[in-house]
Amino acid sequence: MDCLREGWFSEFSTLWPGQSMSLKVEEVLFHEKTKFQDVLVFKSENYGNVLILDGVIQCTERDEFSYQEMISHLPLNSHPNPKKVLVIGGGDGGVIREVVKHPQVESVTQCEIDEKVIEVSKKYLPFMSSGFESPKLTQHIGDGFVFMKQHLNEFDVIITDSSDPIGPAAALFERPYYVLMKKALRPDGIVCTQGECLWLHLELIKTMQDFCKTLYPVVDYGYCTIPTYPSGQIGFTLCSLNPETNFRKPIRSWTNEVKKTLNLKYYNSDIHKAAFVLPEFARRILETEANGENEKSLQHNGDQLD
Ligand code: SPM
Repeated sequence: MDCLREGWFSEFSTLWPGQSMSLKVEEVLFHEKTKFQDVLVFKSENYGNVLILDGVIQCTERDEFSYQEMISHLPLNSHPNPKKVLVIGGGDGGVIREVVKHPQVESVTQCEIDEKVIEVSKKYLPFMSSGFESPKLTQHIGDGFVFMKQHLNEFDVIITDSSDPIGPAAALFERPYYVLMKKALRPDGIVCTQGECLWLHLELIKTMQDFCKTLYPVVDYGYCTIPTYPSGQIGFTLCSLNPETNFRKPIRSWTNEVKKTLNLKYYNSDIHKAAFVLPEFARRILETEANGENEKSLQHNGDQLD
């Protein structure tokens, strides 16, 4: 379906059938098909510049901070000493911008499959890509699976900032990927991944929580609100190798002064705690233990990596 029509962009996907977010377009700034996906950047009337991959909104300058701050600071403020961080995806740079703010973080490695996303973000999304200037950052262009297989037992925190489970990112929502991340973590390491929307993908979220629980002693789901993602909400799958981790209680909280110097616009300790309070329809499903039969079917291919 044509997503640009009569001066509007509309987001259609089988992942959110029968609904569509539309933004008024002032100017198309970039549009090209790469080896991996269709990359579009346009200037919108009310949301600043917008990055679209395969017809799906990845970020807008107006509301990106909500997602980027939460996918970064929820895991980092749940780890006592997050020195070495790996970011898979995140080509727009917003997650890197947040991760390098942490004084404890000594190095960040980014593994992004599509170099073009980094290139257009540098040009059209300068506030997001500002983190690319950090001396803490090493960038690698390639496949996250291949990269992690070559970097076992290395990272304190792994953040996966991916698009949705269709196309190049589909495998990032499956068990073998979580097995591999587990191997790439140091002892007591934490992972945080784009975890989809309660209103649209509760079944997928439940499946993911259940297989993650067979791999990691602590697993949780937190979320944030964001107007330009479908249904206005997106969540994060969080897993820890340390059985003492409690994602619902941040390990460190920043004073108002520090928050100002870190330029935080969404994240604070209260919203960290609140991110895990689920509406009843979701709590009922996600807090139900998987039964024995499910458990067995959750442990399948990829187990040789356990
Ligand atoms: N750094 C921002 C990249 C965004 N990554 C997540 C994009 C998700 C887009 N679709 C949301 C669908 C929610 N069900």
